[in-house]
Amino acid sequence: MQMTGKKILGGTFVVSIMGASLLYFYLRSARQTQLQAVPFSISETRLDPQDEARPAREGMVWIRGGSYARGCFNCDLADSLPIHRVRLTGFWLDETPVTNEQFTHFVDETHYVTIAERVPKAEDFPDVPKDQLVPGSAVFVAPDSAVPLVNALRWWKYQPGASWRQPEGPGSAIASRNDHPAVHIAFFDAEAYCKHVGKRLVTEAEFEFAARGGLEGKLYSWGDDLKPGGRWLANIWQGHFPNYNQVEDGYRSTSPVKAFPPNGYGLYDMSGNVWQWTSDWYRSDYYQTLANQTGDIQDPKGPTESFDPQDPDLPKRVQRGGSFLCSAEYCTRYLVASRGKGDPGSAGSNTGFRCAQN
Ligand SMILES: [Ca+2]
Repeated sequence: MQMTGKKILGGTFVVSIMGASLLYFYLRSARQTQLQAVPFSISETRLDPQDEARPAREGMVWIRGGSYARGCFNCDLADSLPIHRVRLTGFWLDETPVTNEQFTHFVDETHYVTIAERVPKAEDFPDVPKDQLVPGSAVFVAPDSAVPLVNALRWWKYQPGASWRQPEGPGSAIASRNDHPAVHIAFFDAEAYCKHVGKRLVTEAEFEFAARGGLEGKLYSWGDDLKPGGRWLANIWQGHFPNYNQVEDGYRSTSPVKAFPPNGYGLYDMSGNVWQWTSDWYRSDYYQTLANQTGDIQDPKGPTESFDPQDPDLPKRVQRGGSFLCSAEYCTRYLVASRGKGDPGSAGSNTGFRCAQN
């Protein structure tokens, strides 16, 4: 997500990609990175001919194995470069993010308590007064007027009582949002859900391959035009972030998971709506470590440990897709190759997930 609940609670705001850091990160990236020359010709995504469609599984899409060029074409996001070629074994992927209805079934069956619903441990927050150690999560609250995009605390607040059940805190509910993605889902919550239903979290390489929907070298999961024919194809932010949301796409916050058209593989919300956890650790230089390998990189599962130079003391997992808070002037993580990152033990009002299966 952008700002993690833990960070707000602990009062130790450190840049974290979906939040205040984004503009900074983007500008810094733009300074430091030259547009990457693609070391090979861009072609269609190559699907393995022997990997045929499978019998249907409810709510999932079979993603045929194949290879693709991973990385950010015609953009300058440093951690999404250099472009390199990846080969993947076929896999199943949920056609949408996990919805409130699906998460309700999971909790009914397991009585699982999400991290946002648990009392934070005093040892994890030694500087926080005990009376402030209450369950909650990070909620986006639009400021009344324009603010500098350098301090995410101007639009993120730690909201006691906020969780997937009541995304804006006490008084809010999901009754009218059964088909919206479950939010305030930490990595560990997502992992527990996927395991319970016999699935697993998607790898970062799988997410991008699937998000591209068979299109190679494109900026978005539907092509190179952000708004083809004047139509928004993802739930993102229009207007001046974070104080003025024009809601041109119809949604101020989350949207039903099938509100926007699917991509070429029949997958919904691979861009926008909510950030989605992947199983990979985040390293800003991970793609650079792959740059000198010859041939396709087979089924990469990410680095063995995390390192984010903007936040070196906090291990992070990769998130993908961007959210309803991403705009052209802020975040831009709906770009199909762009990478997000988050503290696996924390979440926010725009953090969700989907599962994969072998
Ligand atoms: Ca929107």
